[in-house]
Amino acid sequence: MKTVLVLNGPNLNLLGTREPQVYGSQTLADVQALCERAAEVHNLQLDFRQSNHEGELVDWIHEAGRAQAAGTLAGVILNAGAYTHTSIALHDAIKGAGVTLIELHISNVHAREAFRHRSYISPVARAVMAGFGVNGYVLAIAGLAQLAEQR
Ligand code: CA2
Repeated sequence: MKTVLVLNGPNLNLLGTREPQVYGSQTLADVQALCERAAEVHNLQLDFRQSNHEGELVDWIHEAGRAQAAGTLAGVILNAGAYTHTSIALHDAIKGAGVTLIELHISNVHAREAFRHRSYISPVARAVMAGFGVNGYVLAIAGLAQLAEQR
């Protein structure tokens, strides 16, 4: 059974505590439970992580590249939070690791402030998902499972 790695970036540990009109009222633990169920449906093992530290996210993407090359990982779903709009380090890590990665946003970043319209992740992502709320994680796992079957 392959693994799907779900990575969450800065401040996503605060999900469900503020801005429910933008991000909904479910917590990150609720999102993890949604992902557990979705992974099970698609016969995948879930590895679900969150970090507020850019370098730790970089390390995890490198680890994912090695795991995908070894045949144990289906790919990565990344909600890089605000690092989406700033991080050349994450861009380079994804490119260097050669990992199949879906960029995910809970909100529709293109309908928000202009500074959220730029993504350093999109050019190196296999697919992009935004605006489906936390259900986007479930949809992204389904999409990644389909991509992994095609490989
Ligand atoms: O829509 C998304 O998923 C974002 O990646 C979330 C990031 C934001 O910077 C991106 O532009 C879009 C913010 C994550 C922080 O979420 C919080 C949730 C509740 C309370 C405080 C922060």
